[in-house]
Amino acid sequence: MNPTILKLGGSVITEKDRAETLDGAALDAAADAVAEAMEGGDVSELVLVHGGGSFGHHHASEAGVTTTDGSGDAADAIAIHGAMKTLNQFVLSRLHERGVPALPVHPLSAGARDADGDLDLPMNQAATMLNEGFVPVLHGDVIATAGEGVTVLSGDEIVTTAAEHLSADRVGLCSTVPGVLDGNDEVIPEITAFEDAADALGGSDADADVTGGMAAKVRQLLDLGAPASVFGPESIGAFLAGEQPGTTIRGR
Ligand code: IP8
Repeated sequence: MNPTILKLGGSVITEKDRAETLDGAALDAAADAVAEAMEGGDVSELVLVHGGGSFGHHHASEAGVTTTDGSGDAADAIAIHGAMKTLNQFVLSRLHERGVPALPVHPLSAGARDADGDLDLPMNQAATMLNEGFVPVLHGDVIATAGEGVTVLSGDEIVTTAAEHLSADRVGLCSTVPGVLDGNDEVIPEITAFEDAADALGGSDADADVTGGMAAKVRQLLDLGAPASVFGPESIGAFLAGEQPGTTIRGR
């Protein structure tokens, strides 16, 4: 059995509009679902990734740092990375309180981007942790980038990299919406090509939306070797139990 990868969106576990504010109830509920799934044997190898929410994004926008526009100022890098480590510590403690053997992996200390923007994020720590029975918890971060200082590394990019390197069986993205929504706000059950959702996502395949939003997520997930599900917080347990809540994205 290969690992399952679950991303907890930053806007799920934090209050997005108030700087560095946790949504403790939402994080508790997510940690409960993870602990139950591990205890019940629904999932044996799990990699968790979380986004930035009001921790990373607040500091990144103050410093003007994006996934492509960097900063050469160490203070900017530390402000963003420090906030993400604080959020990561909250996630780890809530998991530890429930007996989940979670360990942090901080991307800033592990990888880099080259001048073409290509990411090199080794997964040997995560793979070894999994073999030893731990749950690696990675997070959106800043990352050293050739010619830019540091740039933002999003949790979504970590998910796709981890899914490839670790040959993940399944990928789940928990977001604040119950799936990819069509024009009537109904969940689209399955997407096998970008055209299936292009109208709802408001763009053609040629759109240059690479920094965020659902269109970028769908495009990246269509490229994965593993099926991916996009669902809301109420469906974390169902996803870990092997169900396909929300929208299933299966590109190949
Ligand atoms: O919330 C971004 O991760 P995301 C993390 O997954 C930072 O886009 C540092 C802003």
